[in-house]
Amino acid sequence: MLIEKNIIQNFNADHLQEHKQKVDFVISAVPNAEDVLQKIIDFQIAIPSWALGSGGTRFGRFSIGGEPRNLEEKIEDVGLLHALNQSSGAISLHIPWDIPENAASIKALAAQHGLRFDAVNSNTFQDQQQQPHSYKFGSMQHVDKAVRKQAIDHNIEVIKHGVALGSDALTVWLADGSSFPGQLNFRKAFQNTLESLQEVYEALPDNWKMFVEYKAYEPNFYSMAVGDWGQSYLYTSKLGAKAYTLVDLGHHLPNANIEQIVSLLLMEGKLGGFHFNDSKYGDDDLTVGSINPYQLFLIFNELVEGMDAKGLDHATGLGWMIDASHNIKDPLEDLLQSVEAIKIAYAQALLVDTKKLEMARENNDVVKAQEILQDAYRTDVRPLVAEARLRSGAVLEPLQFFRKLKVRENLVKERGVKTVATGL
Ligand SMILES: [Mn+2]
Repeated sequence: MLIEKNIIQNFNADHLQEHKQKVDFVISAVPNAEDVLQKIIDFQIAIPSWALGSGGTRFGRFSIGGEPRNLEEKIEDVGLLHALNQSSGAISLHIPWDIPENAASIKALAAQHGLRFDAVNSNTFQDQQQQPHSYKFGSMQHVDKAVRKQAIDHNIEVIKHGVALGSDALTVWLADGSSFPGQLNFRKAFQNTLESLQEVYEALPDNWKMFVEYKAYEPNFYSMAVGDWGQSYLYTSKLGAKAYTLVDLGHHLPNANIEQIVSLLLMEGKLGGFHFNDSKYGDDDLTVGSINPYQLFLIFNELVEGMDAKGLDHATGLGWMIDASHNIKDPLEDLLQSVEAIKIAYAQALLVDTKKLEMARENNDVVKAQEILQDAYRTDVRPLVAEARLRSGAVLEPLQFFRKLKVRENLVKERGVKTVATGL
């Protein structure tokens, strides 16, 4: 569904007066407001191709209707999000769910919507039809060399698809592991996984990065081949300079101090990518910022401080992506909420007075340090984020606009009620 620019302009005009009052107040209180605004404008978050349909659990899945039926329609949906917020300017493809049959035309379609291709994602956690070997007992860790080779070849094929689309990173998430004590020799499983990753690494183009994502448990429940950031760091250190650890917020054990993990990985130059979601219990894949927005802010505070310390560009230094599942919400509304939550946390982190914070730390002034952080966190930056949207030609209030235009109703009319997007 294409949104004409004048519809956005008219909508914004109706909301402009109210917005101006709010944003002028915030801007007057922020010393470096123009710099902050530009950074918010530049910050883009990739949308994965599997997040545009209804998600589900192993108990069931409830379709929303009007889901994209093919890759072209997925690109159109991300294009729609981007038109609304000018903050979702990239799409991350999952292979084999979204194999581009004609890379040139897919690339052109994405460009029409102002989108580029973010990291490509491989899949060795499911068996595909006509696949000779099963991944039931793992892929890159497998005791059988033939299975490992199949997984390696698949990843190299994913890189080729990415090259054709102009992507520059491969994300590897392995479901490999064991569900029962005694099932695996941990050292052999690690060595097999490392050797497999090395072969994929050898196939990476020079300007590419490889992201090794970790996860504490599920689908294996006793051990995982890449179970935590330490294990990912081991692999990426041994692989080389193009290999980085990827942090998915939902892939930790409860109460893990993710902000500290982020800080240390950045310090070592080994943080490469980020998957945003939120959770209360496990890998819940809920809307970003819906459960613990303060933790998200603390993570962004470390990201901003750590990237500045390394001289990394906030927008391009790391790979930013949403990795969530939308089981009961409209996926597009959920993604709008998630992008907004990310931008709010980012903007708040930009407001932290780092010099004063460092002074408080040097003086062991614990109270002051907390006050400085929470002063930024409790600032209502929503008008700043809206102003960034306004300046980049997006919609002041994307969710309101989405509902006013009856986008989902239109998509259902266009695509039908019983459409199912490929994915989990
Ligand atoms: Mn992920």
